[in-house]
Amino acid sequence: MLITGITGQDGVYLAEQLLSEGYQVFGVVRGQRSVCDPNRRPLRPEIKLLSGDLLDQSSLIAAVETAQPDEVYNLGALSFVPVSWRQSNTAAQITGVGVLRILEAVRVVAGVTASVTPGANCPRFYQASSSEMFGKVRRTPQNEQTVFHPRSPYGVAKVFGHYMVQNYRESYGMFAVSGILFNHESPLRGPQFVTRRVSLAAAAIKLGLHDELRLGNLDAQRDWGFAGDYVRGMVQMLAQDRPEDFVLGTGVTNSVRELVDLAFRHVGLDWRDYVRADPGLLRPAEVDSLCADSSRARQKLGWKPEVSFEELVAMMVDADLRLLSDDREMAAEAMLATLR
Ligand code: F7E
Repeated sequence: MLITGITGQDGVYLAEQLLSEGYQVFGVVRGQRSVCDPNRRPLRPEIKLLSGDLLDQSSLIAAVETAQPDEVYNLGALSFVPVSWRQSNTAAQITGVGVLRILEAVRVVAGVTASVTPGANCPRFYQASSSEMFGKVRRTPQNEQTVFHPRSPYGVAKVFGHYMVQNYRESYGMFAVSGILFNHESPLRGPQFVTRRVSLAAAAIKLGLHDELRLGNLDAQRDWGFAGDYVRGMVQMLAQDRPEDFVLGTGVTNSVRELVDLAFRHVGLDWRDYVRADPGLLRPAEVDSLCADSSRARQKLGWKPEVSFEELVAMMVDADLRLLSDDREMAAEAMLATLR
């Protein structure tokens, strides 16, 4: 199995699942492996790291040639949405055209052309599509048929990747699918994303290490689930008889305000005493509300999320309480710096 984005939250969970099922796992890493979250579990030593970059076609061909995978999971992206306005070209190149490059690498190494159909040696391909593609939603809840209206360069790039996967499926007959995943979180989430920012702040304030939390749009609503549940769905999508895209989400929507309330109540605090609105954290165009209709995944994959929103928030706050209590010197300092 070959995974791009192996150092990210989903890459770590997916690699653990595939290793536990007995598969050999290769991970594509850019240059020297960099992990910015000191709370992140170290990558398991069984994982073979190959250098490669979604910006560089030849490096991806070399990685696929070396790994000779049965399955390729493209999880690599510039995934923090606000950065995609400041670095829109880079976002388009990595998150959008990067999908085309890794698809091309798979196609070329497997010797597939318009007239040569994929043989048994052609890997199955998973693309990490995103609920950000729905953006300014046309209907609620959103399913595989809902029209896309992305609101950020990140969302636009994901739409490009999504349609490329569909096109390679239709043009070359490749087993290539997209999982349209709604927000999924865990104690391994990067500290810039709102769930982790809130869990870190609640824990830090409780422990007397910090005194306020600056946030952007408290009214934004998301369908938040647990990342470990979602990587299970990725593997199930590639185990189907025929390639098909699937929406994964909980079908439950909460606001950022509800998230904050829950996290602070978990440590016995009232969020109103600590949260400050920061207009600098508002986005040029916002995705107001998302809610998944995962009935296709529930019916065809038998997939359903096991962890509720309340359990997820408690899990993340408890993990940050442990992190900030146990390891004040290194990891905790790096995490606290993201709140300042
Ligand atoms: O924001 C609001 C913010 O950055 C969620 C990525 O994994 O999921 C993620 O994208 C909401 C937004 O995630 C703050 O305006 C308020 O409405 O945690 P987030 P995201 O943008 O939804 C999708 C599915 C992906 O594919 C992406 O890669 O929370 N919000 N105040 C804030 N957000 C942040 N980050 N920080 C705040 O202070």
